[in-house]
Formats: sequence, C-alpha cells, structure tokens
Amino acid sequence: MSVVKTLGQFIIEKQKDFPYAKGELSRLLRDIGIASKIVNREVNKAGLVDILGEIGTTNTHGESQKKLDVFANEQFISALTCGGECCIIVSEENDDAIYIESEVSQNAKYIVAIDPLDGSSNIDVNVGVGTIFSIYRRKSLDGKATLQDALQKGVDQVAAGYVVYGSSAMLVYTTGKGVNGFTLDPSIGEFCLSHPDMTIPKDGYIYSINEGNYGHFPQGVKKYIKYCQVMDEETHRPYSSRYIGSMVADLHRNMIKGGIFIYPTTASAPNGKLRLVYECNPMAFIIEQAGGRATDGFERILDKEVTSLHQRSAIFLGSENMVLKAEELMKEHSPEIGRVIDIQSASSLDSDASKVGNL
Ligand code: AHM
Ligand code: MG
Repeated sequence: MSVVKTLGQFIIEKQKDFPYAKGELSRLLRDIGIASKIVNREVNKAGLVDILGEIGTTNTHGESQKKLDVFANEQFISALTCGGECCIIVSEENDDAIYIESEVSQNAKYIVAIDPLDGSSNIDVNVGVGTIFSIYRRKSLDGKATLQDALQKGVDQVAAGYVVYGSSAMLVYTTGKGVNGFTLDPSIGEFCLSHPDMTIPKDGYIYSINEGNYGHFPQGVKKYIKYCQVMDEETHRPYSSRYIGSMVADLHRNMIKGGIFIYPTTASAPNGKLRLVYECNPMAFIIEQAGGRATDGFERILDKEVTSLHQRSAIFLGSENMVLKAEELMKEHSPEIGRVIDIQSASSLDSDASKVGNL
C-alpha cells in the first residue's frame, strides 16, 4: 500500500529541522497552500465563469490587471492577514507594502513577498500560470515592522516557493534544506508529496528566453544564443528553445529537465523586466537549493542589494554549467553591463553606510 504524505504532514515533520521553531513558519506555509488551492480552483474554471479578461485597472507598473490577478492577490492577502504570522505583505499588485496590524498579528514575525499570479498574459489562452512567494523574518526587534524589514537581501530568505497551475497544480518550496514538490490531488483536495528532494541537472539542453527581443539584447546574450544553436555532438548542441512566457512554468520545466532561463537587460528595459523581491530572489533561492545557479550575468542574485520593493533585475538561472557559460560570454562581450552593476552595488553600499552612520 502506498502511503500519501500531504503538504501539511510534511511541513510538521520538517519543523524538527529547526529546533527553536514554534510552528509559525509552518502555519504560514499552510496558509499559502490553502490560498493557492482556492486560486487553482478559480484558474481551472476560468473559462466557465466570466472571470477572464481585463478588469480595467492598472497595477504599479502601468500594466493592465486581469480579473484573476486581482482575485489571486485578494486571496493571498486575506489568507496571510487572517493567519496571524505575517506582519508585512509585499505584492506585485500593490504599490506599497501592506502592514498588517490586526489583533491576531500582534506578534507576527514574518514578511511575505508575493507575485500572486505570474504570467498573467497567458491566462486567457489556457497556458500555465503560477504564484511565486518569498518569506523573510523581520529584523526589527520590537514595535511596528518597518520598510527595511521588507528590503532584505535574497540571501536572508527563510523560505521561498512557487505554485504552478498547469495540467496539474504543483507547489514547490524550500526552507533552505533542499527543495520538495507537492502535486494537488483534486480527489482529496490536498497537495501530496510527489517530488521529494528535487535537484536540477548540472547540464541542460533547453534555453528559455524571449528571442523576439534579440535585437535589443546585450552582445553577451546574443553570443550565448548563437552558442546554443551551434551543432556540436559532444555537448548535445543545438539545444532546444522553449519559452512559455510564464516564468514559473518555464522554470519548473527546466528544474525537472535541466535548462537555462534568461531575462536579460534590454535596450528598452535597462534594468531587466523581472522583479527582484518577489520573482528573482525566491526563484534564485529555489534553484540554488536544487543545485543550480542564479545570477544577473555577473553577480549572484541572492547577494544583490535591495533598495526598493519593485526593483527589477536581469536574471540568468538554471542548470549550473549553462549559467556559467552564459556568464562567461557576458563577461567577455558585455563587460560594460558588469561595470554598471558594480557601480550600482557600490552606491547602494554607500547609501547603506550613510544610513548606519545616521543612526
Ligand atoms: P507578470 O508578473 O506581469 O506576469 O510578468 C512576468 C512574466 C514572467 O512570468 C515571464 O517570464 C515574463 O513576464 C514574460 O515577459 P515577456 O512577455 O516580455 O517575454
Ligand atoms: Mg510576475
């Protein structure tokens, strides 16, 4: 008889890895799991009810919001607010951080950054979408949690995960001790452990990038794409190109099969498109925990200074050897981008130093 292990059971079992844990993080993960089941239900019936299409408003970045984006955002905010473990929510859909000050959250010590429905341009065409989340412990010791609590580096994450709403729904998460994946069994309404100890192959044969932007890419990225396309038996080239346009779905496929996902800087997006706090950092944490690599072409994503909630970053992540090759070509052919990154990190370090000096 095969025994099913649910997400809830697994979380409780893993609590013993953290000797001082009081169950708060476990409850937080459970709340995220519950909200994602509700979102999955709506994603699945999206074609049946009049929930597809745009709602007529725009989010922080001036992008039109879909009804499901708004619905997903509300579900996660509600679950995190009622759960009592979260003091700040940072969401792609909200300009400002949401400070939770309800009675149940008085002693809450976690910050959750979330992209409630990533890849939303794919909703109307039945293509996989997802949720990405990142969890930090607050650093301020008492009083109200502050914006600085929400601006921590990726390396300070205590947990991160994603949910892919695809042919089945799957929740994948890490607390810094490996990566585990759970598939939703609709017959019992539970996420069940289906992919224990997930690892990404060191070498992959899939590259994933929006090649329509080729003309706007840095020289190093253009060279890497050409490298992927060259015939070479020994390294199994040419590689396959696969781009869904939903980071969660592209990354999930690469996790399982091996591959690289790149969203570089472009002429029109000089800082990249994807958001550091709730897209790049959680995905980088998961990929590193699975044995892969995540950088902006020069610097480790998890070490990047975070100066604003909706900060953007270029990202190269996936199978270690593929990312290393892309970095090598970036250094060789786009050193000017590396210099800009160095200057940006130095100036954010300076401003950190001045903050400390002012205390
Ligand atoms: P979103 O959070 O507004 O949905 O945007 C993020 C998405 C990623 O999932 C995906 O990798 C990327 O944007 C696709 O962008 P593009 O259409 O420029 O290739
Ligand atoms: Mg997104």
